[in-house]
Amino acid sequence: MSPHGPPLRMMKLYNLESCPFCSVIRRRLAELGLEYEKIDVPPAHHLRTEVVKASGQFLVPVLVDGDVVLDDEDDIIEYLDSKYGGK
Ligand SMILES: N[C@@H](CCC(=O)N[C@@H](CS)C(=O)NCC(=O)O)C(=O)O
Repeated sequence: MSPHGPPLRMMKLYNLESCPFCSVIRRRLAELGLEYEKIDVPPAHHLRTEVVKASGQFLVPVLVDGDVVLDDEDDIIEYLDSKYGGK
């Protein structure tokens, strides 16, 4: 962490450990060496109020990077690769 504290705009990943799509995203974030805040959501849809608030739907993974909100695994991978130096 910088001496000035955490970055103002840390990426957020709404995540479910058992979700295979989320696992792909976690792996890619690690491969790219990116720091992010992992928000573990409840398995039950109707309890995922934070996900709905962030993205307007309840599926995970959801990646929030500043103004960018993505709720599809393929879109997230493509975004991370193009913005953060993947292949
Ligand atoms: N199209 C989405 C699919 C995501 C998806 O189906 N996620 C599952 C978890 S693996 C989910 O949240 N399903 C609702 C549920 O079963 O609670 C993606 O590729 O990211």
